[in-house]
Amino acid sequence: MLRTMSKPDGFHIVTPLLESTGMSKRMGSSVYLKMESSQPTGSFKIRGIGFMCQNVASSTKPNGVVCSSGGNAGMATAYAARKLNLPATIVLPSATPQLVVQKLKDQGATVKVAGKVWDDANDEALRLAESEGLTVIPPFNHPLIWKGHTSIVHELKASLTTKPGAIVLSVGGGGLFCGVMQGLDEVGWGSVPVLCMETVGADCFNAALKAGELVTLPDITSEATCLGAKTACRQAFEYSKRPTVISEVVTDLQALEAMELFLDEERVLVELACGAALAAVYSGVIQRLQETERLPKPLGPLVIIVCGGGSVNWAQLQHLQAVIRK
Ligand code: PLV
Repeated sequence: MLRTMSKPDGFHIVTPLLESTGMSKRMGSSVYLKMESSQPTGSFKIRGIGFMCQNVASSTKPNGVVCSSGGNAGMATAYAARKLNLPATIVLPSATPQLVVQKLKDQGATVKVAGKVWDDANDEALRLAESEGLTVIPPFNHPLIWKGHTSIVHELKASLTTKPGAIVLSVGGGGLFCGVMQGLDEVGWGSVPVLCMETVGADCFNAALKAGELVTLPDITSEATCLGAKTACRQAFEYSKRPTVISEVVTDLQALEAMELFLDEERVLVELACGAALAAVYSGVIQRLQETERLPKPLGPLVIIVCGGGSVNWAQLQHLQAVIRK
């Protein structure tokens, strides 16, 4: 058996918090990277999904679990289900890179492809749950998922000697964001600004903030398919009303350039979805927020949640470079 830094009661590991020399230099203040890319299956998702799978394991119907996913929630579900000896069915939209299908099969999951975007796959997952008696593991919209994600903030609290100046993260459906907000409240860091990053064409959270109500996007036009929920979850919208929450959008090209810079400087390959968060520094989003006094200057330690993502390899990076720079 492999001994990891995992919590005795969970499937996730305690991830490294690394100071980034390149980003700190750009910012003129300390930038720390919470390396969720080191998690088993490659993203933070195992925290919330693992926690939920454990919770439902005792009561789960013998037919197993079903998860609709842009990729990473599915990989976390397949991993946790294998550890818990539960059959897992993962429903992906057709926009998901093919490499994910193989990774899921390697975890022993049954894979179905349904529809073009995550919302379509989710409809199919709910249908399968009904017809085949499966327990639904939602990728972002559930209190157990948020609770599982709070562990990121508890780890930050244990590592940092001062409260962060701000936290940067990517938003898809808003599960990571909800977990971080809940965690910040739990550790007494409720006053910390949280910068939520999305890409143009997968920006349902930003659209909701602008409209003052939840918005359903007509389509997902970003290549960051893992951010591609058409509607953010209601809890994310509720948290967005707090004055500490900032929402910003970058282009796919900015997210891609961030991915490439991160690979060069930090030697880690992440998904475009994660590139959106990295672009907050690399594309000068934070610096602009400081100029407009939306964020203080100088800023206390900036924490970027490197959400990671397992749906990327060298060929997928080349594919993204070709379609985004066409
Ligand atoms: N991806 C979800 C939802 O997709 C999934 O099924 O895997 N960064 C990465 C690498 C992600 O995979 C995701 C979510 C996010 C960020 C955003 O997290 P969320 O959905 O909790 O805001 C449609």
